[in-house]
Amino acid sequence: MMQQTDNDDGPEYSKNPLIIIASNRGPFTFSAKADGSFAVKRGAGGLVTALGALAEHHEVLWVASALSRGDHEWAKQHQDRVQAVEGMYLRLIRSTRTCFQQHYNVIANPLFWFIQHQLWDTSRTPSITRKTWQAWHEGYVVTNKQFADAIAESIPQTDRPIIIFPQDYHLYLVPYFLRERLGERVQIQPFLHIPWPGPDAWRILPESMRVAILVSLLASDRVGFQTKKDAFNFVQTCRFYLPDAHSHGSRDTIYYRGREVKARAYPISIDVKKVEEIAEEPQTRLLVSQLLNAIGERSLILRVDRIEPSKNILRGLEAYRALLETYPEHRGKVQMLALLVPSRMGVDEYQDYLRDIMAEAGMINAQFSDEFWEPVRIIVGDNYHRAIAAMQLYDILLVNPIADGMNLVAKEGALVNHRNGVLLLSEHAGAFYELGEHALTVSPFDIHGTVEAIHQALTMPPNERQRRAEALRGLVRQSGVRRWFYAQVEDALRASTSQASKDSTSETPEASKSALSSTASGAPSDSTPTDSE
Ligand code: ADQ
Repeated sequence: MMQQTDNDDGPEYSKNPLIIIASNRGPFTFSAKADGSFAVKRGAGGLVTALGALAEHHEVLWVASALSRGDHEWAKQHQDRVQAVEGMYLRLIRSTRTCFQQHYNVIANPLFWFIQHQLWDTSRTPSITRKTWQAWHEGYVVTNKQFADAIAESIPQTDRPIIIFPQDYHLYLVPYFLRERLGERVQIQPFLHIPWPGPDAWRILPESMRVAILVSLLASDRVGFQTKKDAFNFVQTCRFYLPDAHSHGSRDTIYYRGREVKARAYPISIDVKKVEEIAEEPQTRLLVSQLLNAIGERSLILRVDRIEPSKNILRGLEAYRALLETYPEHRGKVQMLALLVPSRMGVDEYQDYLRDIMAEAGMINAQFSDEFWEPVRIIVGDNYHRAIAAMQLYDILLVNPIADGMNLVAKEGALVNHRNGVLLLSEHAGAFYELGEHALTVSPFDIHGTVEAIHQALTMPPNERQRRAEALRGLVRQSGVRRWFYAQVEDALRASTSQASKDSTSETPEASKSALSSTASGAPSDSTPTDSE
């Protein structure tokens, strides 16, 4: 086993692999310039950082959806072919506006996201209608097939190992279509960024959709999850719904129609070096001093989230209100600051959620504020520097999601905080398994418990705060997003060495043909879908 730190260049492989990433959102955004060329903006996400580092030494192809108008124009200008961009190769997939909407705004978000975060109010929602089924066939299946076709067409003739990493719930059917086209000569290893709940949560999906997803994921060699719990839930879900799937007592392996599929945990992390650099930038320092002025001597209770029901922002506010009622001694001495990024505003539930948050915050301010103190401040907007600035200053970081694959805010906060701040962490965030021991942990549904935990944090002796904060910082520093990705590449390479000698006649899994068959051509068009998320 090779040892790396997160800033290494990555492991050296005996045979240089071709690494292919497939994700809805790509690493770059393009905008057309007046002279016909394109401005390229690199995305800030962790995966882009990890891949960027890997691409310095290895061949990396990224296949993603064209999201913006500029992306569409760029893909069209290059006749939808693979292009070299900033040290890696890129292929953008153009789909029609309707197809994209059906894929993204009807099936992936909200249906799958809501199932996997267990957000449905099942006496009322969801209703899976003819429109949903249409979106499944004409949006979700078509898009997934487009991805698999684009990947298959982009693969050169080579005897090098080829590893394909489809990312997340937008691309559940890609492994099936890839295996159908490419057989056993590639390693397929999806990574799921969001939680995988146990079998009960999946009963909401009609059988043929559910089976199509499971059968497709079982066409992979390995499926990566954030935590061992998610991996175990996946094994259980396959056993429960697929009569031919067996685990023979294993918690991390499924045997299905001649294939052995591993379910493995690869907990994602942050780019430690980059986050530390951003924390030191002049722009961030300026924001720190502005925030300090606003907070004064008060204790800062901070949250930093997308506006997203699974993040449980409303119950966080409810707990804050209950704290001010139950422990009046904190009135005027604490400040709640919520930095919220608008997200998926095309989905009704998200618009309603933002409205409810603003109403609740308004009620708290109306009830408790005085001429010197506004108990809650909500800042809506996407400003990463401000988020990192605020994280340096919290006394309490409130991370109380109903369900969360990992939650990177918990890790960023623990890394950059200067005040020995206390992390209040939901037991349903993936981060709980790594950081829970040194955080105050809460059930996201337990308002009373959250109030008591906030009070405990506000009255915690300084040496205990310091001990906890140092332990958290140490844990985050040990991990990192590059290491997260290299671990997946190493596992795939190890397996591909033994796969070379495997029987190449291994059967393609029999999926539920009816649920996977598409009823639309999925041919690219020039229409541009709206930018989402
Ligand atoms: P998300 O649900 O988006 O990611 P999270 O892991 O918290 O959740 O990452 C959000 C990122 O956006 C963080 O880097 C955070 O700092 C930033 N951010 C959030 N609010 C912000 C604000 N108001 N202003 C600026 N920046 C803000 C999904 C899964 C997670 C999983 C990640 C990675 O839902 O569980 O951890 O993918 O796998």
